[in-house]
Amino acid sequence: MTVDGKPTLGIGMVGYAFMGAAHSQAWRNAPSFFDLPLVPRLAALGGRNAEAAAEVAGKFGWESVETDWRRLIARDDVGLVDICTPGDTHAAIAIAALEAGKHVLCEKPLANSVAEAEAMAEAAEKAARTGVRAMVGFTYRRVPALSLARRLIAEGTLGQIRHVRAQYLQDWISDADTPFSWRMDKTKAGSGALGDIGAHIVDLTQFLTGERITGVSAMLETFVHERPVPEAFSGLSGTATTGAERATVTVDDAALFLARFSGGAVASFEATRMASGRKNALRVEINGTDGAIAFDLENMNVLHHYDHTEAAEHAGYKRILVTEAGHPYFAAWWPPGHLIGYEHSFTHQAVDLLNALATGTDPEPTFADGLRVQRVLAAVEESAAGDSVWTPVPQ
Ligand code: SOE
Repeated sequence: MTVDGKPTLGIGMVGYAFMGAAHSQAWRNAPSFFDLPLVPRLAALGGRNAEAAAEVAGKFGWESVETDWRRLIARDDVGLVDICTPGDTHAAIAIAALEAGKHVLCEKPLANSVAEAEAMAEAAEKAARTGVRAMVGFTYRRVPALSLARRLIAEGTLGQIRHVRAQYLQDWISDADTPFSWRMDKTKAGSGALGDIGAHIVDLTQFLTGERITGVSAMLETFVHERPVPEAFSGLSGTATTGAERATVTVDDAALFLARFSGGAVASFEATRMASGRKNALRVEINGTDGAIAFDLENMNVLHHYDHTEAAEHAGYKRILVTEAGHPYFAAWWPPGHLIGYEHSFTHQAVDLLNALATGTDPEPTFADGLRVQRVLAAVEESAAGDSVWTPVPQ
């Protein structure tokens, strides 16, 4: 099938909540704003509840619905499987899709355990030998200001990196009566703030510096141990049954750790969903011998850069509004100064993936990158369980 003379790629997306909505708009918008070698077709939406899935499919423009992900993978018109489900199902769906010769985009964190992530990375490596590709959805790499930061660091602008400071602060579960959800259930989510948002800053800092985290010393904390179960809640697995009034929280509310990077930098990380007043503050500051960068997702079109090689008398942090045509991704959007938002990084993710598929290259972040993050998350949990003992990350 072709559209405007270009080949199409049928997408089958499993899951349709927060991430499903973000991915749907990305698949729809990508060909409208970017000149793509492959045009995505929203072929099938997968969800167990046929009625609810059909409603969402209509809203977001999916052509059909499948209630079993195995049937979705088996469809001839699906060439790429997009996994937007909780972590406990990532490994089974991704491995089955890759074995069936379908490309895969999988939401982060890659899996709920290192063992699952290893199996997924192995399946991806095997599939790549036959031209089938896999990518994990660490979308913040594709915020233009952060892509620019990566460019500056890779060009050596900051010199030798000494400090990495990363935080991901939200407050949506600060209240003890915020209802229980799958994100508080270890069997579904793998971990709490650590995997949900901490995974982003682990991937992002490794991406920005081009270095790896080699060891950690960590603390995890759960402040609220039980939460009310919402009436219509049906997503529990093991920790409570539907109809129960309260469910036990089995994940961390906050994760803090110190780390070392392979190039010698020292680092601090903080991920919490209880930082009252902070809504989605992913902040990174990196200091090197020749300068620094600072970024806050709550002001996502701006990158701060400090040039330490300038004369002290007029040196100072410079505010770069990352909206110029020469900035990453921006030429496809608006005139300078016309800001973009959270959802655009998902469109950039779809664009980069489609370009990689068309040129037969491995899209990044790869499943191997996802596995590297998973190993850091596991080391954090191990360290925290052992009174913050220094824990090396297997490389
Ligand atoms: C998706 O990338 C995601 O990590 C969500 O799962 C988090 O809950 C969100 O707050 C940040 O983005």
